[in-house]
Amino acid sequence: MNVLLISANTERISMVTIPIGLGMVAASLRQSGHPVTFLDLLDTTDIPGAVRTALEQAPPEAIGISIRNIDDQDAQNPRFLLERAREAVVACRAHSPAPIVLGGAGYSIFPQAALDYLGADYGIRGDGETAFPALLERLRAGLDPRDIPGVHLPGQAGIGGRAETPDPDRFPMWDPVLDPYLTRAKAEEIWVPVQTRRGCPNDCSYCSTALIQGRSLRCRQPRQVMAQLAALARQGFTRFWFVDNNFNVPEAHALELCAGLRALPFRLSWRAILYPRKVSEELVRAMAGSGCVEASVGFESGADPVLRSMNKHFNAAEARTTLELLERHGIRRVGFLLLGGPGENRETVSESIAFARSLHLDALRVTVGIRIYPDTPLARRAVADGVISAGDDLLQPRFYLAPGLEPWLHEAVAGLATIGRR
Ligand code: B12
Repeated sequence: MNVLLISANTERISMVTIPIGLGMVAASLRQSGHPVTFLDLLDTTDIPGAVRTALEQAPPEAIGISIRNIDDQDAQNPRFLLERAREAVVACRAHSPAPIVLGGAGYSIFPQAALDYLGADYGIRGDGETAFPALLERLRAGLDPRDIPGVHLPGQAGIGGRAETPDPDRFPMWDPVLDPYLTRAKAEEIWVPVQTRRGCPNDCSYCSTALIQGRSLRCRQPRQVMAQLAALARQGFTRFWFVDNNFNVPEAHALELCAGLRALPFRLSWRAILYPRKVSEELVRAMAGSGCVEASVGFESGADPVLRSMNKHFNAAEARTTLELLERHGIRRVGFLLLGGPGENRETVSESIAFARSLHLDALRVTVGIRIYPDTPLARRAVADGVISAGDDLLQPRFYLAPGLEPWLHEAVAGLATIGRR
């Protein structure tokens, strides 16, 4: 079937992100024999016009739309980001009879609510590489697709599950539909995203990752990752962002990646996210020696009781050790504080602020109020505390902020996000 793939992300918050997930879906569709065309809405001001042109140029038999962001997670001034995606769906409906299939990280958190809000025909929660071609086969044969894991239909809450690609290494990590980004990456400050693993075994009380990728870790072969990086480096791209939830989990995989990066005949610069638990000096040295220039460390709090209530498997002392190791090896450190969750009070906030200051980070990002995602311990706590009602689908952003902290908390953190050397 001819498939039109649309990347519906129109945001540049913090940086331009290349839609590598949709690229992986494009590559898997090609492998299954489905020709693909691609429309990126990032720079589009006239969404209906762009969609119409794409549909006329290559009339598709199915349309896939990638939904990355739902909102900007800003409790003070939240922006809901699905209206433009909805414009795209409406334009698809107006100019094509093809079925519309949703997918992507944001979609996967809200498989039913986003499907209903956007008015599409199907959604695939989780990995797209095997589930999307499987859905297309059913549609072509006129068969019911509901038993395909991860496939959701409108108005059918509670069924559908999540799709997992058993062996991501079977599929390319990059597809030529993304090549135009490489031209931009040279000219703009774009860090090319690379994914080396899926899933996160941690179970932070507020996090949505399990809804998107599940808890079991699925690592790519470092050999395949290096082949992809080398291919991109040959085209002149040397800045990479490892988009893994935690680059250092498991550490053995991270060490193999660092060894591979070091052995490449190119000098690459890269950034990654670290979980500050049991980070060894051997790993930090290997990271620095293979081109890591920056690590994002979401220690979130400097107060151990708050860390425990977030279900973090590290304490403040362990976070400090990780950050000191990074500093010793010359890796830029971006720290994150997430304030206002259950159990937070003025003392714990002050402790966290003092902790963050004492680290002399290169940059600090402070978030006040925690975005509530469905099916998380935080959502259950928010229902118990009367912050949200049990039936709230949470698609429209809702936040948890421990009572009694406002407006003091905002004053307490004012100016804090600018501490550091940048
Ligand atoms: C790394 C990351 C970042 C990095 C990106 C770096 C870079 N160079 O790309 C940084 C830190 C910059 C960032 C910024 C932001 N991020 Co962010 N980010 C992530 C993270 C951890 C990974 C995203 C990723 O690259 N995945 C790898 C690719 C391969 O996977 P994928 O895109 O999901 O694709 C797979 C499936 O979804 C599916 N699929 C994808 N498209 C389609 C389409 C169809 C039709 C189908 C069937 C399937 C399908 O198949 C793919 C392959 O299996 C996710 C959380 C997560 N675990 O997913 C959050 C996440 C996407 N981010 C999120 C948010 C909110 C943001 C920000 C708005 C935060 C902010 N206020 O700054 C910005 C927005 C940036 C922007 N311009 O769009 C939220 C989105 C949910 C929401 N509330 O909106 C997430 C889900 C995290 C969360 N809190 O839950 N982010």
